[in-house]
Amino acid sequence: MRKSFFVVGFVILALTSSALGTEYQTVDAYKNCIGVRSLNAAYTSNLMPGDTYTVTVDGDAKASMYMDSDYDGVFLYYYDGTAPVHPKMVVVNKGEEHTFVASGSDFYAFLVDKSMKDTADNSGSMTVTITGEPGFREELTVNALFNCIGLFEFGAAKKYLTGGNTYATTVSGTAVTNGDPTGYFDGVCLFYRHISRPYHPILDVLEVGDERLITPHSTGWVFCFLLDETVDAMGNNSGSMLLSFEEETPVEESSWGSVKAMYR
Ligand SMILES: [Ca+2]
Repeated sequence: MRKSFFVVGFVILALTSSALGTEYQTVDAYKNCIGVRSLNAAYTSNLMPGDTYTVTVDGDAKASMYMDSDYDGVFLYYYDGTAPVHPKMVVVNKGEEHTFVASGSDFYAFLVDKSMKDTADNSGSMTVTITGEPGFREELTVNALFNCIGLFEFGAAKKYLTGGNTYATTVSGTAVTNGDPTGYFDGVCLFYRHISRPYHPILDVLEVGDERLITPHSTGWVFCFLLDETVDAMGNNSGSMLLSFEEETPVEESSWGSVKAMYR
């Protein structure tokens, strides 16, 4: 019995000292924005505003020489049909189809890595195929070395979380590009690695109203950023987005489960 009291006391102490919390990261529309054309994204300016296009992705791009370091997909940036200057940030993975109505002629596809020095060991490439009516077809090659943007040097916010902890991640706020209210960003781009896949790059766009469970790998970094066409075009950006990383509670529940088990 004495041992049981000791265990209960220890669990309560542990719960008290590891109070769950929420971490935040501001993503500024100017300071944390990356110019995709300036930084060598693969690029076409052949889209016709008002036309519908479908994008698919295939390839063998890798983020390092290690096992399981292949990219699942690519980031895309374009203006969609809702408004002429409304920026759209999307990840399309291999095997998926992404359909949209263009409102501008420019379209960008690229990969990311932590920094420019981390792109040096990348290899392979992705092929982004854009098809549309009538008979439009264009292929962009996204080279894992030359069309990969080093996030650290080019303004992405780097958030550190506790590796292995799970965070319910959401985003709010208003950030605008092109100096126009219809140029608002729908969400924030994320790049990180999962605790169970330490070399596997995860590309994601988290939109307002969505939630992701993020369990970062041991070093805990999560890069957070917005996109614009060029560095020069960012002078009229304004506002910011706020990411919220709310720590989940599975440790607490399992601890109480083991406490109850002693009294069964
Ligand atoms: Ca790399």
